[in-house]
Amino acid sequence: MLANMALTGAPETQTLSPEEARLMFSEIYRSMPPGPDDIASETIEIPVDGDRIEARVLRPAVDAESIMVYYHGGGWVVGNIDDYDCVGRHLANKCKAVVVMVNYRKAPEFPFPIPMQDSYAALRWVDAHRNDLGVDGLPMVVAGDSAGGNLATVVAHRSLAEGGPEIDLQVLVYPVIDGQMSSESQSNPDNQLFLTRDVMAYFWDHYASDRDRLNPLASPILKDDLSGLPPAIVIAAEFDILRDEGVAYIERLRDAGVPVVYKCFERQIHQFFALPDALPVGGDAMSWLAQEMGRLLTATERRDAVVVGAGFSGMYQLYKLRELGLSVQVFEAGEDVGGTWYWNRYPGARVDIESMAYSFSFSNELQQEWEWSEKYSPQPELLRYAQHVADRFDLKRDIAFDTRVSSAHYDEENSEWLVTTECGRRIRTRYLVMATGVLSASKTPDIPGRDRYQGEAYQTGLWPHQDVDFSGKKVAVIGTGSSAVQAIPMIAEEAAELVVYQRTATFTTPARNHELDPIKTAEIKANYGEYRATQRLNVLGVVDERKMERTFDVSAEERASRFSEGWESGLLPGMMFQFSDLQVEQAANDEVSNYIRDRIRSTVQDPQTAEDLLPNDYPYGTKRPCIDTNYYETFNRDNVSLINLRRTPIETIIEDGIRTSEGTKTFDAIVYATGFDAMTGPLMRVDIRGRGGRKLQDCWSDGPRSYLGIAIHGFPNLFTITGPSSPSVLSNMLVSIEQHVDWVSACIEWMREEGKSSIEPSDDAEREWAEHTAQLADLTLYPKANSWYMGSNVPGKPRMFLAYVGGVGAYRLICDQVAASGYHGFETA
Ligand code: N01
Repeated sequence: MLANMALTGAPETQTLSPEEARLMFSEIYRSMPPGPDDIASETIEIPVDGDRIEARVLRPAVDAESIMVYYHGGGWVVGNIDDYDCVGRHLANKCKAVVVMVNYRKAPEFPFPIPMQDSYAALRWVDAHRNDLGVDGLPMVVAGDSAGGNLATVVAHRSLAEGGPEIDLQVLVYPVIDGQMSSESQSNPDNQLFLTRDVMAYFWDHYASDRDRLNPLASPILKDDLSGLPPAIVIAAEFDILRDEGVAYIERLRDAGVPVVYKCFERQIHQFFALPDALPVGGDAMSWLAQEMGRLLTATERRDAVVVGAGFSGMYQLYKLRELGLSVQVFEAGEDVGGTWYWNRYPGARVDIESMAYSFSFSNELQQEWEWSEKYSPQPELLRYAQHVADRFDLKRDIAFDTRVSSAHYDEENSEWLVTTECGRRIRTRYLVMATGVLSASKTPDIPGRDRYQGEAYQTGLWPHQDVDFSGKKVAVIGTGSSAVQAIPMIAEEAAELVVYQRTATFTTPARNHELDPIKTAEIKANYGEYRATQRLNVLGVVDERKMERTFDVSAEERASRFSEGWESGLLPGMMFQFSDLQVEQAANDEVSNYIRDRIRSTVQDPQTAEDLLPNDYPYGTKRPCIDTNYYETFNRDNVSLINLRRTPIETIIEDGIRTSEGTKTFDAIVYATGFDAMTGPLMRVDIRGRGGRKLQDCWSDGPRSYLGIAIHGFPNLFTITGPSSPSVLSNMLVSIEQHVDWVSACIEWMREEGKSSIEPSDDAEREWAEHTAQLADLTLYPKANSWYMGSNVPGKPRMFLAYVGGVGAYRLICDQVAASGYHGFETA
């Protein structure tokens, strides 16, 4: 085709006047076949801004499945609805859409913002005349190619900013996105085919002044916030100067949580899509578009409740809501159930609350039939347990796996949430339960040079599903929190050499894990009812009790004997439960901290390593304590060494290793055990918008606020399982999960019985709860540590204590009282 054009001696567009350019463009289209003839065509007039523009309505022969408002290409200068009539016919035919082709006014006579304003006015008019056009209830698509793609994009921006019309999908075909024309594909000589850089500059010069080009409504790439835009299908051509600005825009859309389906058609030139009769791949692209539209526009689904996450909380929430007779859809980013135990597959991963206690209690049959093999189950067994629960209660049929929720927007008029997934599913629901977990947003390690590293790299919280073999390798572990404490002894056994990079030393005590004695487990099972009742009212959700004496109420000998008992107990709260004041009195805490430090000194043979392993800048328990198997002993191995980053900080990661202030070490593998954006991260990475379109990210920019850690003012019918300001991470998670799910389910049941359509906490109730939780935290030593409990492990995260320290039992009573009082502190409608 290009050769033909060259033979006809067509002049270069940039040398022509706009009138001449328009004639030449029309000439190209006049030489094309007219497109499918079974399309009903009607030209209408649309009033805009005291004037009128034309539009062509093209109806397919079959029942239409969508309405597509289409903006033709032509650099805002050339092209019209007659030129594009055949394009509209093909689209109507292939996409089964009523196509409304808009004849927006052209530059330079009508420069920016007029074509954009015409385009938006036409969209509004079409939406307001759905009935007359016979397209009531059909999903709305805005579409366009090249400069028309630019108009479709900015029309979507305006619809979002101005509250409508609601657009279900944007189709952007090699859109013009950036008036700065600075992307790589703009200057590559391979791309100067149908559309050259000079022609594009000619179009921009006619459309927008240098200043106007910096307006995001001319250059949409310059818009700060793209969140909340409708899903997009983007089509590109390989040899097109506009290719890279389209790709850059896609990245921005995806970063903002907008679902994007993208295809770059290989060996194609600009305009190929709008010349389907000359370039058959244009027809293929339309067929592909039709298929993707069909997938993305399947009518918005509807469920009574949507649950995000299929870990233990999401699974149990599904079970409970089904029991109430609700239709439920669960979305899960992983390919299976299990949450934490699906993602954290690093060597040595296991629970550190006894399995007999860290398990569901809601079904007696389940708790009687399941056999735990060890005191602290390893990750594979926990995952098998989650899978067993899913199968036993037939949960998977309502769980969409491999599906990440990108946004949830509250529709005040209907008291409903519109939930959108990254792959374009849209569901309307009355109740939205975020069962996203508290330690599920793995923190991207903030270490310079990380991307340069060429060897194997792993993150504990995103461990591969295939076996990782460290045998014979030189391995680095960065971080010494709970994950590292479990992984280090295992990796040390396999690797040729292991170097541990420690920024903050950890307190850990022996787990004394062992196989479970069937006689003992049978005894527990015989009294499981009582065992569970104790857990529910216990401060941590376990069956062991904290002793009531204070540290200095007893003699030094008695103290030593109690701490030794705690050390030998093999329980996570074994040390903390020895006295009632260890968490609140510095002097008392010094005693237990010193006891553990002495144990470290006596276990680790090399004095300098022992000294480096001593935690000495925070009280015991104020960072999450660990329990371990051979952690300190591992540093006595010949193949293990410790680097204290407080003395020799990491300068950078390099291609084959890690450089500290003392020198470089090379590694075959680096393991990042660097933790999570805890508690708030999993919620904040979804674009959640409540009443008035308020974003959760904005509401929580100074730290999370919620009532009881379950519900948030301004976000009706949204529930957070083990959310910030509830006991959550300070407890046996299974107990806290069951308590929250039971409470939320009872609340929903009550709403349905009472005929309520919405519930949300009052601002006052939320403020009072925030004050109460902060006051309790301030009574403890927790604020003295830079911990993830305080949000201090994530740069820029506001510093505040993220959980409720009042204890599981007391907290349960408060929640029950709130419910019994007819949901005191909540507003309902
Ligand atoms: O993460 P962490 P985790 N350069 O945040 C270090 C639960 N869990 O995955 O303290 C160098 O505790 C960081 O150093 P610092 C449990 O609740 C439970 O281990 O920030 N180092 C720290 O040493 C736990 O608390 C189980 O100075 C960097 C480590 O990385 C929570 O999950 C098992 C660094 C992160 O430790 C999180 O544990 C595992 C940097 N740039 C986890 N950035 C069980 O049930 C971070 N670090 C047994």
